Amino acid sequence: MTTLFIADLHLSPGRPEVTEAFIAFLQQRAAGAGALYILGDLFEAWIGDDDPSALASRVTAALRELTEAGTQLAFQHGNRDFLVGKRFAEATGATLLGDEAVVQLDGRPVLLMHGDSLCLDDVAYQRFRRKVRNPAIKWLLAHLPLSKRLQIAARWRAGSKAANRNKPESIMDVTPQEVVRLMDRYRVQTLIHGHTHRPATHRVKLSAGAGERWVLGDWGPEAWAIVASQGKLDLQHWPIHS
Ligand SMILES: [Mn+2]
Repeated sequence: MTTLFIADLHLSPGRPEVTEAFIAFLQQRAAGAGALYILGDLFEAWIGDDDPSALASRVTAALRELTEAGTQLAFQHGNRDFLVGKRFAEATGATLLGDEAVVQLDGRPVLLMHGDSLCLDDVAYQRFRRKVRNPAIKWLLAHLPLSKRLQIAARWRAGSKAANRNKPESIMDVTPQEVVRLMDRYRVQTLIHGHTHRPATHRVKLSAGAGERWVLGDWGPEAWAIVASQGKLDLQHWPIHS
């Protein structure tokens, strides 16, 4: 059985071709797969499961179709869609994963992460992350009126764009020591993550030997997925037609 991993689609009404490519992915490549793991930032913004947008309901329905046909679906939060909650999970048939999830893949443990928590050199972002991921703040956010949450989400996106423009390239990538620390801690030889938009496979030197870090790519102008089958991983990409 095939297992698929994707991340960083950043679906938004402004890029309908990416949404179309995702729906086509679900109906063609993912159809018949054993499991699909979405490792965060499926959405460019998610202000709560009560979002009445056409995009939210279209994507929810397409995911529901996949799970009803028998494919397991698991969702991990990204920094953009960390407010995805139980209602979305129930509506799509997805399981919500923790920020550091170990799953068995053809008999070996694999650590799954979105990847933002690995970028420790970005001190300003980590401070922001601690603030908004605090359960009390998340609870407060979830109980604000929709219009207020839309405003806050727009302000965060603008702020993050402005801040990232002035950051050196290196601090936007993962901190290598943090990768080793977590892979050692969970005793895994494989880590799959997204977030950095730097699709690649890296060798990692671990206490117990050699490991591999697989990085997913963000969608548009190309789509990216890791396809796991019979113990082998394959990082694939294909064009998105606008
Ligand atoms: Mn991200």
